[in-house]
Amino acid sequence: MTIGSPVEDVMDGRDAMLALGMNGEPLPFEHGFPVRMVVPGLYGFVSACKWIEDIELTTFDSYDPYWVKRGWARKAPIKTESRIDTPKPFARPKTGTVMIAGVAWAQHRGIDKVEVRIDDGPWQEAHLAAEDTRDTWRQWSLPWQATKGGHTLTVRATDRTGAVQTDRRTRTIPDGASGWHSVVVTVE
Ligand SMILES: Nc1nc2c(c(=O)[nH]1)N[C@H]1C(S)=C(S)[C@@H](COP(=O)(O)O)O[C@H]1N2
Ligand SMILES: [Mo]
Repeated sequence: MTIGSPVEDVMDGRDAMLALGMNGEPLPFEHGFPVRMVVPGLYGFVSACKWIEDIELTTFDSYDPYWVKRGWARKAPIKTESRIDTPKPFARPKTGTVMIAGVAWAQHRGIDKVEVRIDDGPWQEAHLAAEDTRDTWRQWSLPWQATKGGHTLTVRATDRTGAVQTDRRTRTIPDGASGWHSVVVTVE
């Protein structure tokens, strides 16, 4: 396994690390014992090499790491994304106040806004929980006065650069999935 990370991201002062331990203990083998990389803001396949034996300083032009040879992107910053964790897909909540909630992330940019849409209604701004750092997931919630029948709940996030999460759906290959997360529920 070889994984390539942009030097400018790793060295720009963010909490990029070579991790030797986790939760006060040596790294568990499945997470990369004896040492692995962790870089906030980059997907694992371009940053999180486990079981490291050596590190080489080279260029993207002169070397293709494992996943690049298989059609994945050379560079893959984490996309601005959000998801609905509750209610669950196909849940059957009762009419009245239903709390819609989930997480949003845009590592190393930070989340500034999360909006939720019921069916084709207007976007409503959700409440954001306190931000730990701009590299951590941000919880959000929105109380909804649920009315009887089937409804589609959709979420989108805006990061601190002002970029709104794209509605363009892509698969994980080549550089991470995108699109808006929706959940269909039936209110009884
Ligand atoms: N040596 C090695 N490191 C690797 C991988 C791998 O296959 N081999 N997979 C990467 C990917 S794609 C991810 S998402 C993370 C997952 O590991 P974690 O669950 O411990 O974070 O490891 C990364 N590091
Ligand atoms: Mo991954």
